[in-house]
Amino acid sequence: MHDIERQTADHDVEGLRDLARRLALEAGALVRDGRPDRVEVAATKSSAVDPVTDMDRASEALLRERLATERPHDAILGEEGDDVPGTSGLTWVLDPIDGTVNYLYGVASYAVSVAVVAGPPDPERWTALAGCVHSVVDGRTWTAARGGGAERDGLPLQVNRPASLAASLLGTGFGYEAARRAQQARVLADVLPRVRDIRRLGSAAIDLCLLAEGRLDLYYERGLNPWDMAAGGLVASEAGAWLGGLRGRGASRVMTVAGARPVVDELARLLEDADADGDA
Ligand code: LIP
Repeated sequence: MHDIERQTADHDVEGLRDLARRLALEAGALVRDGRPDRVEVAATKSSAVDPVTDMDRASEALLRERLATERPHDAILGEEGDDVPGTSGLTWVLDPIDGTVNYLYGVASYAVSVAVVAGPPDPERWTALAGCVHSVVDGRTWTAARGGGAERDGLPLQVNRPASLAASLLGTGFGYEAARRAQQARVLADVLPRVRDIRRLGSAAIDLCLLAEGRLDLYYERGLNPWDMAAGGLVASEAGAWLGGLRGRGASRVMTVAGARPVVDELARLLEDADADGDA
């Protein structure tokens, strides 16, 4: 049996999906009900405009507390805390608020993202087993289990198959550092004339789920952290999207590209020609 098949067969992926959903919904209720009228920045990370709020930390603390009880032998990789080693071979990948800038400003596109993976906690080497993305403001909840399909609030999901790149609506996002943003703007100048339009919604997790349900045709972004893409990437894959990077690589911080073949391949070639994974 292939290693990925064995890893999937070794685990109750539907039970893991249910747990991911339950955790994301509980943390989402905390984020929703506890949002103050004016959110303050508690700290910054990669740049002065890469914020952390008290609620990012509170949401992740809740998720970690629940997992310590329910899955004590699993590892944890979270955006806001130290990595927790495990002995089970599984790692929970947590984004307590994906779309923190939107949360800070009160723009209604931010989510709690909870995924569990087998193998190394590296998007290019892990096997995603189950995940949930819960949109905090409107309650939309997307889940996926490896081999079990993707759904939103019980409805099965299938990606769009756009007729061409020129007819495609793309989701994307930009980094927090000025030099990276300048490079991403140069790439966007090559991409924008070749597609229907782009949407920059501010949460990779939600972007990938919108791709899964056909509200975006394609998605690409450079600089995603593992927790940004872990659950949304599985939702998109289980809905029929190809998920990967450029030049034969898997999805990673270097580049994440997703969508239905063959049009996603045309996007990947366009991004390669634009050196979207370089530092130019
Ligand atoms: C965000 C991503 C988004 C990206 C933002 C940011 P965060 O994650 O979901 O796609 O464009 O720059 O990285 O920081 O809100 O968890």
